[in-house]
Amino acid sequence: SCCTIKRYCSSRHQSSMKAVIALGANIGEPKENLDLAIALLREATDVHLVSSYYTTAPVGGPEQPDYINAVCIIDSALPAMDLLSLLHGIEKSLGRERVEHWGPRTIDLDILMINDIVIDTPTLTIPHPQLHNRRFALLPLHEIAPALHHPVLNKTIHELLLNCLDTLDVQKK
Ligand code: A4P
Ligand code: MG
Repeated sequence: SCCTIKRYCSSRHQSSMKAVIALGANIGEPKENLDLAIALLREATDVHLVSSYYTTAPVGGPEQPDYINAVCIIDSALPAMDLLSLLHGIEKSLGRERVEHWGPRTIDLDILMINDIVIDTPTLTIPHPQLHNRRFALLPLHEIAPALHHPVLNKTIHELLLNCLDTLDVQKK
């Protein structure tokens, strides 16, 4: 159908925007945190595809536990800033529920892409500026959308993964 052909490439069809969301957690019960975040996303958007969960070595920061990372593709008519607010709301509600036991950082939700949209503001950069440098994001995204086109680097996810210099461990769970 025309929808299948246009599903990743049309930013003209505003009613049906495909957004790629990255999920990451490394405090408390990371897998349950991802499950909960996806359940909350399903309440507000149409979650199309969810990758496997991956156990990943931490990139940067202090010494910290391994992460569980995944990506999902959602269908949403929300403007980018509203989608970011939705993600912040989900982060907050997960953090609030568990804050006494697990500390403040139980889930990180980032927008990796929204169709072919390019945004560069102090509060929101799309595509995510680190996507091409992070195997923990590229490998799960490659699992569900290898042909997805990066509108700034003008390469597919498959090509970005082949060119990625990050060698840190990323294992499908
Ligand atoms: N922001 C700008 N662009 C975006 C976007 N595309 N999506 C702004 C989401 N947010 C975006 O993010 C800080 C601010 O970034 C937001 O308020 C928003 O206005 P945050 O989530 O509050 O803070 P953060 O997560 O600590 O910062 P940041 O920059 O998202 O950290 P990173 O770069 O995501 O690093 N290693 C592994 N293996 N797996 C991981 O998931 N994650 C991090 C966090 C480090 N190492 C990791 C992982
Ligand atoms: Mg973040």
